[in-house]
Amino acid sequence: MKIVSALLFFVVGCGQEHTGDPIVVRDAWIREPPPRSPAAGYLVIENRGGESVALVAVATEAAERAEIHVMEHKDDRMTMRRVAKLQVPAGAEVALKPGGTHLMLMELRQPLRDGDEVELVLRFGDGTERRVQVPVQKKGLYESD
Ligand SMILES: [Cu+2]
Repeated sequence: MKIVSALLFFVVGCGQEHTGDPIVVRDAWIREPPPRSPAAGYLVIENRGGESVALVAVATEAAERAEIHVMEHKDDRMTMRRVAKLQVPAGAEVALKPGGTHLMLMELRQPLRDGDEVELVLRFGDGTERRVQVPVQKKGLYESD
């Protein structure tokens, strides 16, 4: 019996080790901005875990600060509004994409051009961080990929 329980323990422990990162960030890109303008960034956050997580901060060497913006209908026009966090429910994914929620890199430290790569550090409500290398791409205003 001792061997069996040892085996069980091994299998369970092994399974937990291989579960992987419950937060997956993918398909990230930054639109090449017009001169002297902030740059918009897009990505998909996938939450494979059993608990809701929130993106609470974004940092990058490329800009003075990075904000989370949502689009809002106001007086018949779409405007951007900064939000403090972005919730990703358990088992769901949230896509930041053109025309919707996006990241905004404010006060760029140098011009961003097509082909450049920017590192973004995404901080989540559970205190963990994910680093993503994000390509800068030149695309039309409503082109999404
Ligand atoms: Cu914005």
